[in-house]
Amino acid sequence: MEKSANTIVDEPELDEVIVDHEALARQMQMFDELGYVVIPGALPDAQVARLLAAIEEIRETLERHPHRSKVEGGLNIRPVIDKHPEFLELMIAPRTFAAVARLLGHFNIQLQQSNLIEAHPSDKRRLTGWHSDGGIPFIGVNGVRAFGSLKVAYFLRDLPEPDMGALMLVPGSHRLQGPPPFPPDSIDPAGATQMLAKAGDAVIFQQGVWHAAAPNFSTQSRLALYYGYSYRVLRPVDYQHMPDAVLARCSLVQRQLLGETITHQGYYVPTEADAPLRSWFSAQFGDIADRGALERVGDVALADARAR
Ligand SMILES: O=C(O)CCC(=O)C(=O)O
Repeated sequence: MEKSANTIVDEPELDEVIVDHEALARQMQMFDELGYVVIPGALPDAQVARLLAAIEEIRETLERHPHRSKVEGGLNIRPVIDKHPEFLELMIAPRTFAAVARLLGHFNIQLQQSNLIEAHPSDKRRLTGWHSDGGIPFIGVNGVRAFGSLKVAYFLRDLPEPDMGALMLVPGSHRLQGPPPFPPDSIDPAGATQMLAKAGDAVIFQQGVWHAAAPNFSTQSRLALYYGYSYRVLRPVDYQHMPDAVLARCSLVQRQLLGETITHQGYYVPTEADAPLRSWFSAQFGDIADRGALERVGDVALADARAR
């Protein structure tokens, strides 16, 4: 694997991003066919340890709070990105960010949501039932959810066996019209798979894939982080405006990902200043994103005619 060479903007986070074009080609194919890819060892052990320590800091702060309420399933914090510098850093993670950008296929992207979800052991219920993502209204093409966002799930503890709270998904279900079929008396749809993982592994899945949390019959809490990315023409899910104090700590590209624009139509027709990720993206992947540029065929034809 090679580190990216041609970073144009001065973005220390982007200099760390690993761009392995062969691996990305395989990931694109799997993402298209099955709707997800697995990135083993996405987070080094030391980073997992720092994230776990950050979570315990947050837990202590919440437990000291006079208005705390007991949450039965465990911590559920969204957005989490603004709660600790460790979570902010994870927004451009060296081993997942190239896949995020390449699978979305564009530089005009944002962090749409960030969620810490703890699943305490329970013999009664699973924490999250079966669903696909993408909000209301369902934006579909012929009844199939249109692609506009993906999530990176990071697992912070080993999940070596079924029923420890792992992410479940139905491979290929992003291509279905409607939900996958449930066999009689089954609580899981046909083809449902538990994504067993080691601490630090990541799964990237697209919004149309049906997914749920497995039950957690183990004796340890499942801790996972879900970072959602999408095109900036869509709204963020769990923030309206990132606090200025958070943006002030961010690089230009981090600020793009957190919603900063410079010009009036910066989300819709971004200039270089609105989308500083562009130069890095083009240096890595060429001009694939330009296929989405707005055409001005009429204007050009008129100008050509006048010039003649
Ligand atoms: O808790 C889980 O693992 C499921 C998360 C989930 O369904 C989601 O982020 O949409």
